Amino acid sequence: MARGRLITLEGGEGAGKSTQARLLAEYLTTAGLEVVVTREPGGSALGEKIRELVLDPATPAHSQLAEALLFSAARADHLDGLIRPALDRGRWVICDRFSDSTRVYQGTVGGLSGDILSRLDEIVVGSTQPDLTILIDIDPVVGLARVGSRRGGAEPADRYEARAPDYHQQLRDAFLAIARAEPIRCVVVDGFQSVDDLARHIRGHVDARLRRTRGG
Ligand code: T5A
Repeated sequence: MARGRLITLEGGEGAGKSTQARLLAEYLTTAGLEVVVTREPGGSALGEKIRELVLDPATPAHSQLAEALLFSAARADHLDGLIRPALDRGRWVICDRFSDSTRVYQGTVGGLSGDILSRLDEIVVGSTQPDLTILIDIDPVVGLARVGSRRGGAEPADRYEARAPDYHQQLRDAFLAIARAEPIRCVVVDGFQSVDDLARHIRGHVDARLRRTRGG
């Protein structure tokens, strides 16, 4: 059986990743593929526990290395328990955030060295690299406003959302730098479009880059 494909969605807070992951899954399912939608941190029982811990504003302060190790532990479990078995069964896996988020949040912006992150990536992800990464680029002011209005003031911002505007602009720049450096794996789409227009653009990229190569 042909191995499935791993598609990751990346970008800042409120860019529309979860919305587009769901719409892309519907499209690919209609096209006859078996699709799994998952997310990071999360996607496995342990990963979801780690998600609660890392996003909780009450979690005690810790180093970037400790944080990267927590995300890496979640990713290792997610890969072993869900992603690799699904790919081996020919399923297409759509993952809402993956290793680029670690490179950006804990690395470029968090200050952890690229060397440490590369070594972690080699140990944890190894050859299970994304076949395609869709970076949804958006002005962080717009993304955070979307997240804020979804929350409706009912819940506090998580540990990341609560940071200063400059931090979110640095995240945006860092994601764009990865996409520029790896144009074969990454495509950038404009997140400031309607949900439907964005979904159409994403489908176009997936068809052009992945489905055509399977004759699908
Ligand atoms: N993190 C994660 C790290 O630091 N290191 C790591 O290695 C990893 C994996 C995860 C946090 O963890 C950090 C990064 C993050 O800060 P999260 O809650 O999963 O936290 O945060 P996000 O991934 O940013 O998820 P969000 O739900 O906040 O954003 P999405 O998924 O990008 O956006 P979505 O689709 O939920 O949409 C947000 C709102 O906007 C509306 C939606 O209806 C929703 O209300 N919307 C649109 N409105 C107008 N136009 C559009 N095109 C819209 N698309 C969506």
